[in-house]
Amino acid sequence: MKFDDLGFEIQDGVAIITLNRPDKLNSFNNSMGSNLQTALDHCMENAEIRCVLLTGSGRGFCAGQDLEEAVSGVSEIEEHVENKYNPLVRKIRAIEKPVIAAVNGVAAGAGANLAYCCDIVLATESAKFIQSFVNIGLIPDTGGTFFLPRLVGIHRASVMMMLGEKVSAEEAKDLGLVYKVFPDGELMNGALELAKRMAQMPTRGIGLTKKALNYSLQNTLNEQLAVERDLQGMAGLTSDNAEGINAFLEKRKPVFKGE
Ligand code: T3D
Repeated sequence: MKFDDLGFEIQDGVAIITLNRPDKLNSFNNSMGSNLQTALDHCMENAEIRCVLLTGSGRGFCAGQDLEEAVSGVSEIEEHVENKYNPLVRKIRAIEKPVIAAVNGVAAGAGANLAYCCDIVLATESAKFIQSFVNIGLIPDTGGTFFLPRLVGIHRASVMMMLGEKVSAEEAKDLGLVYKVFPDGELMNGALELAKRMAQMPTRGIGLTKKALNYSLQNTLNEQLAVERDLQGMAGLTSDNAEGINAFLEKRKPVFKGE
């Protein structure tokens, strides 16, 4: 899979996707947006891939919409959000494999919200997160108004979205938006180590866990207990479940196949 504006490679079960428009801080033009959708579809379908790592090239992660290609007007902008950004969020949440964002620099607008909808967010020390939509008179999209209040609470989300101030990587970690912060220059090694470890884990079980978490965002307790019952039934049929139990009883390390 080859694109001009998107790196795609597979290493030890990890698909590494690199947003690659460094001169524009990897902001989304139409081509990069549509190529990212194609790459995510491939990650969904290819059983060899057991973890996805999303990062950016150069000094930015992603500066959101390419403002030179920005659209305006009700129908155009709605169409743009529906066909360009919404599918990215839906695909990342639907991939039944872990998706890790390695935020290597500034993440602004749709770029920040793209990171927040991933399963795990890692960041380099100098990264900044900005809900920059307000600075150009827009509202947060790319799932931001769904994930951010759930992650940090409605008041903090309001501050971030209404003021559009920069949030540092350490502050984002304190807020629960980032799992780990790495010293500059060490992010990719750390991110790859984690991604490769996760690619050896019980992928099917992790995928079903992600499905349960997706449901939990909208379900009542009773509905969620039913989801856990059903998905646990499916997890209990996986060969990785049998392998995990056998390895425990035989006092050896399990070898998971992701099935
Ligand atoms: O239209 C729709 O579909 C609606 C959907 C909207 C989704 C959105 O994401 S809206 C939000 C769009 N993004 C922004 O408003 C962020 C704009 N960028 C910035 O505010 C700043 O660039 C940053 C705070 C992110 C970083 O600042 P700094 O000082 O580190 O870098 P810089 O000098 O501003 O940018 C470096 C270059 O990248 C520069 O190009 P140049 O002058 O060297 O040729 C700059 O123009 C370019 N760049 C940065 N962000 C964008 C961009 N070019 C196009 N679009 C961008 N978003």
